[in-house]
Amino acid sequence: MAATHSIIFFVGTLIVLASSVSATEYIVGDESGWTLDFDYQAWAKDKVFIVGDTLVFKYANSAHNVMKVNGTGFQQCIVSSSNNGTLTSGRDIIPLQTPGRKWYICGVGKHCELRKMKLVITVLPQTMTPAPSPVPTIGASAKLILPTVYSFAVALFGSFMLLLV
Ligand SMILES: *[C@@H]1O[C@H](CO)[C@@H](O)[C@H](O)[C@H]1NC(C)=O
Ligand SMILES: *[C@@H]1O[C@H](CO)[C@@H](O)[C@H](O)[C@H]1NC(C)=O
Ligand SMILES: [Cu+2]
Repeated sequence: MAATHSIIFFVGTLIVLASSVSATEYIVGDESGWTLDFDYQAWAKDKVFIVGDTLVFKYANSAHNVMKVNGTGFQQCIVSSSNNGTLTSGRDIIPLQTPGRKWYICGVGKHCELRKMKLVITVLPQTMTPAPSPVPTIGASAKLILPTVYSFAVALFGSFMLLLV
């Protein structure tokens, strides 16, 4: 019984820790991935991207790639000749580190112009997300530290319980 309790507690601790980080990983195109003739604008429309989230582009890397471009490059499907901003792993993980508009296109053939392989998103700053549990009249820094301290305490307690198994 004690073991069961510890395991439940440990899992609970992991969940608390994970939610305190609260970054979302978006698989671009969901099950379809990064592919031809998928409406990525419709896919992105109902999603909120926040600094700290990640985009994952999944595709057959023999068929596609991912290029980070600017607004002009996006509209005109300009494939930059330098290889610098090009991702080719087939499972590219892009951390969204700064707020603002981000543009991605496929640089293979005419996939951008003719086959809709282009994605534009707007990344919001982290401060715009509502606090999970508002703490009244505590300084801003305390608000940031409090959830961390809390998860830490829970994590410690969880580990302690595990030792008792
Ligand atoms: C957009 O990127 C292209 C190269 O990919 C560059 O030539 C152009 O100056 C850039 N435009 C802006 C507005 O930064
Ligand atoms: C590509 O990246 C390297 C280092 O990251 C940089 O030195 C180089 O100037 C870049 N080339 C272009 C064309 O942007
Ligand atoms: Cu492509």
